[in-house]
Amino acid sequence: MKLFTYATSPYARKVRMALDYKGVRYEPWERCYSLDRKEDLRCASVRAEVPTLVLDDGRAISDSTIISEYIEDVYPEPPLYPKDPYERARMRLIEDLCDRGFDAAGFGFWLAVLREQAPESAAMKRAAAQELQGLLAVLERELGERNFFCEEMSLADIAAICYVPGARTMGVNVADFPRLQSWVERMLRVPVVEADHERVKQAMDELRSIADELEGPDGRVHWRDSRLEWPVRHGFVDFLAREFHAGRMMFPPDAS
Ligand SMILES: N[C@@H](CCC(=O)N[C@@H](CS)C(=O)NCC(=O)O)C(=O)O
Repeated sequence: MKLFTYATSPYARKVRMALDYKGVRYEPWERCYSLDRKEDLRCASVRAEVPTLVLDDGRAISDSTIISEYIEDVYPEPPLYPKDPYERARMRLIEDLCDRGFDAAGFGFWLAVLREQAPESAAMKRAAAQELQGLLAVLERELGERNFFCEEMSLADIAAICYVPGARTMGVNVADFPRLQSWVERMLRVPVVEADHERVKQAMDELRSIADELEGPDGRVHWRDSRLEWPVRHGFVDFLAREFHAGRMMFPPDAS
């Protein structure tokens, strides 16, 4: 199997950790995102996004949640989904909170850093930090006294570890979340999480600027679903309109 991936993409990281945890072998195809419209990825994925998993017979599956479900079905051991239906649903809700809530707020924050000259920049950073504080409070409650979000380590832990450690760099007071802090330490001792952490660290060390991470070669930024909701919900509509009219927004291609 081959996996279109990218070291700092939380979605690609989630899938890679799940495959590694289950001991599934795959060949990682690192694709630089933002404007990566390379034909091979475009052919495999309607939305041209990472992660995309290409099976040995050429069939492809996109979207981190859908790929994770496929992996669990085909490689059930060790499980990453709880057996109990309610716990399974709760686990998926936590994964969704990470994929949509954390991703969008983090995206808003780093976009405000990238567009430092924009009049909304400071307010966007504040709004993102405040929202992240709230999201972390939800996770702290979900964790409760457990070692992991569910009885055993699950996809919820793998999804959350892609976001929780980064909150510190976005002005969030992580001391407010002592259980999450211990959980991060525990997670970083899990070998597949440790390996992911190393890959991210190496990719970050190679970054020259935030533009390198967020923008494609023509200065456009990848927007979609929850990332668009975020600035609208917080009233940064003028910011969004300026980005659009300046041609700085890139969307997944139309299906064909
Ligand atoms: N819902 C998708 C989101 C995937 C996604 O947004 N991937 C980004 C990287 S984080 C991407 O491939 N962007 C395409 C581009 O920037 O060209 C999932 O869960 O996999």
